[in-house]
Amino acid sequence: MRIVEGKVIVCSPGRNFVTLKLVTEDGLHGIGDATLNGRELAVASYLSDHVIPLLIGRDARRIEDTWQYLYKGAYWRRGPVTMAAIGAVDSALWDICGKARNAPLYQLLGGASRDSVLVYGHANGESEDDTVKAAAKYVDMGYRAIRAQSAVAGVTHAYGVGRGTLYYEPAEKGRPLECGWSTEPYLDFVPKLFERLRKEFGFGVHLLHDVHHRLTPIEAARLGKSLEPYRLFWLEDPTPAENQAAFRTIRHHTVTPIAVGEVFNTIYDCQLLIEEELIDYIRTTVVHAGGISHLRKIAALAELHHVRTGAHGATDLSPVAMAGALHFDLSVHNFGIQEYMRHTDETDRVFPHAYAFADGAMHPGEAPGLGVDIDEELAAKYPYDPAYLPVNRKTDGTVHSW
Ligand code: KDG
Ligand code: MG
Repeated sequence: MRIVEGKVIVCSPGRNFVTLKLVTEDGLHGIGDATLNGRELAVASYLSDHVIPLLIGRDARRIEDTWQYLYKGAYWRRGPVTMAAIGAVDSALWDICGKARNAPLYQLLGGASRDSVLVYGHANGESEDDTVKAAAKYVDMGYRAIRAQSAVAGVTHAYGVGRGTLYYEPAEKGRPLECGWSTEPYLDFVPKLFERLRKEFGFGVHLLHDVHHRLTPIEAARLGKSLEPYRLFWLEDPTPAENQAAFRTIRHHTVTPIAVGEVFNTIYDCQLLIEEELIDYIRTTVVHAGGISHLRKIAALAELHHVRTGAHGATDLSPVAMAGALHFDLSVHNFGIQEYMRHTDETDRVFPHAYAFADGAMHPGEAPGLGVDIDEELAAKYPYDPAYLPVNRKTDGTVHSW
């Protein structure tokens, strides 16, 4: 089953997506998401200029061998561009293999470990009241887990509060938006927000919060401790994780569960975090961490250490990544939760898919392979539209993590 053609499709149905399509001599095709928000064309070029020429003539069934060939063969290992490209190839090959066997991908990954996949949605607002209203909307839609973010007085652009309540998209056209940050008002505000949310919704709904890498370890430890009465499902990205050992401080001080990993590319980025049991959920994705093959290795290591999966699923991960995530989530034993930030209707039309949401959970569907495709004719109507994620500065102008 030789690969005879490969192409990269860059489109912008509401936001930018990079999709790899591989075609075999039997006429089967598979797709993979290669979107790296704000740096899209780097991955598109890596694939078109350096990877696709190497794939032509290779056997599409040799998924692990191709992964190792691209990873070890490049000499230059890891990094978001390389790993997003390898991830896209890996997903496309799994898609082809599922189609060749006429089976949904999860059946090739060991079958379903559960009936469906618990997901969480995003409630965000310009104030505590707005966030409560947004959370109520998610409860009405059937969600059983909700991430809550709110604007904070004294902080110019708190993370997670953007245009619209259902389709938050932080990437902006033109030069990056500059946000302002102040830790003290944030640390005072967040426990009040969750006290209010528990008052309104009780303890029957899971609540999550994303710090988005903005605190030092000791500040994060303080926040985790102050949130303990509200029993969060998780506190995400409490501190930047380039220094994995920094999470020891947080763990030492709080029992609030910790999630991290949406920006990680390989198992090495979370090795210490997992082996020392410093986190509870690992958020690596099929798109940014080397595809389904590599994600399964991360999950296997995590399983040894009571760490569960909680894959990133923001709107900059295309429906192709969402489908891959759902097959993975359904199959691995130590699944925890899946982020599901809804795509816009125009995005959904460009990427017709078999996955569906019901009662706060999702299922990848029974279509062969990933169960998602790209309508290339429609995609061509939405040309690439450069956009950047914001940058963040403290009130004195110092650049801070966004
Ligand atoms: O591209 C960056 C977004 O995907 C990220 O800001 C979203 O943190 C995020 C999340 O948890 O969904
Ligand atoms: Mg996040």
